[in-house]
Amino acid sequence: MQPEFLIIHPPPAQYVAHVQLHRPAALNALNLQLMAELRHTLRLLDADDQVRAIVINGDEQAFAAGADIKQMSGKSAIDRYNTDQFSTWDTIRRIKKPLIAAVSGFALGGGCELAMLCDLIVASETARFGQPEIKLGIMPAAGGTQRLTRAVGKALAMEMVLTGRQLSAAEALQAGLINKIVPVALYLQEAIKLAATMATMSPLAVQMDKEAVLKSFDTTLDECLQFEQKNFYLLFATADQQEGMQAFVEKRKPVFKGR
Ligand code: DAK
Repeated sequence: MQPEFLIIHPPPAQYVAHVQLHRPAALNALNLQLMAELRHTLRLLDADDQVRAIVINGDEQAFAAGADIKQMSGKSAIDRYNTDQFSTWDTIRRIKKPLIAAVSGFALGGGCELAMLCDLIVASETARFGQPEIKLGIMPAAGGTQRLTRAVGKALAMEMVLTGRQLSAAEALQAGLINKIVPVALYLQEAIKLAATMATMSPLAVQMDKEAVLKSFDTTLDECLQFEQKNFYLLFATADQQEGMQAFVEKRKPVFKGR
């Protein structure tokens, strides 16, 4: 079934997928249907051998202005409990391929959390990042208090979460929340360029690298180092490792097959 609130663009580069959040009249607010469509689409792309990196954007006005407040308004705790609220976020967290958020305009609440769930964030000069849930009498619920704090540190995270203050793109870059800022006309192109670079690498090495970096947020340094070593050994069981090293010796470009 065709998604209603997403556009799945033709591959913009070899092995790169591009998914656009598309609910412009509501600044791409994440209603339950959009989130279900995103979950389903990312699962399919993660299983597709022709995809090695995924770019997610919104439009120039907004990446996403948060979860859909109109849909949440008037709901009770039991309504919320009975809704499938967390599986989208859990699914995205488990996507093995690199996710690159291309952010222009608002990335607020769940929109900021979605961007932070991605592995890299490329922002346009107009991007604004914030967790304004406090102004609604609620709090971030898709990892905002945790991922934001890990990215920008306690002082700034507290200020943002407790006052709802938004960061400009320049502040977000300085705080370490995002990778780079580019003019609005180039933000998507730049994200695709990064994705395309990753897509030239061994997909197995890329996925295991991603897994190991994310692991550093979950557990102790000792366990993470063991995990890194295990993945390193595992990569020596791949044809891509032999190809990568052989290509270096033969002074040619490697051709990685994900095997
Ligand atoms: N929800 C629903 N509609 C939204 C929306 C949102 N988050 N944000 C904007 N819109 C709609 C507006 O209602 C308006 O629709 P119409 O009135 O035209 O029908 C349209 O988008 C344009 O918005 P504005 O007219 O307000 O545009 P402005 O440029 O004046 O202002 C703004 C832009 C982004 C500053 C403003 O729209 C705004 O403050 N939006 C709300 C931002 C916000 O508070 N976001 C946080 C929402 S709470 C969970 C996971 C995650 C979450 C919850 C649970 N679980 C796993 C359990 C996340 C929670 C949130 O994100």
